[in-house]
Amino acid sequence: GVTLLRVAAEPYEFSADPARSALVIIDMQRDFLEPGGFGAALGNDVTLLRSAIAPIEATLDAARARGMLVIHTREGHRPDLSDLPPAKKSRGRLACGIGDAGPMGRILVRGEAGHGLIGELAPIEGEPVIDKPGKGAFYATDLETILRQRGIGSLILCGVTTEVCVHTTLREANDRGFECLVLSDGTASYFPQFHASALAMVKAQGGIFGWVTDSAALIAAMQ
Ligand code: TIU
Repeated sequence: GVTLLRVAAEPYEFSADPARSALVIIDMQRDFLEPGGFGAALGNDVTLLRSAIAPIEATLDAARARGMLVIHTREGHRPDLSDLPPAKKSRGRLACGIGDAGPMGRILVRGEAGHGLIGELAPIEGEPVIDKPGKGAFYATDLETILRQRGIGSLILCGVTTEVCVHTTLREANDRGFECLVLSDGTASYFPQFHASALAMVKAQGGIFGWVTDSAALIAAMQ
């Protein structure tokens, strides 16, 4: 029989088959977490996202030790910007926006330094990296195909930002039939009140989008 992963969570215990679960780390890129990238260009204090790094690192170590599938995502665009909708390019009326040159290279463009994942959370051999042009990780990507091929039914979601790319991905995943567990300390937002509300939205109404726990509870359950 299968030994289920049973995690203390809200609104109630989350259980999943670890062999059919994946840790999905969303957009932990320099462009969102370091000065001079997209997050800063939007006017945000990027230091607010750094609290998610250590909890994700600890969770990543536990997932790798257990042989759980780990998937990384990156938001960004082709160098010719052919996958960048004008509506996204023009949003914010930014002087220096997507595709423009910044201190970490062209903002949110694949292959540029700013587009890369932060060093602490670098992928290792065998971990799929999903490049996505939108906020959700399912839109215009092969994420769903990869998950279905591996028989994955449950997702452990972390990364940034809670109410934007994590929530969009959570909602896309929920409608596709995946059970989703969100890490409260492994996610972060430029707006602490949005972070809190976004987590509250997941677990309200009996867990309308899924479950919320923290990295310590998850790691304890994975031992
Ligand atoms: N990855 C992600 O959340 N993209 C964003 O643009 N987030 C903001 O909060 N702006």
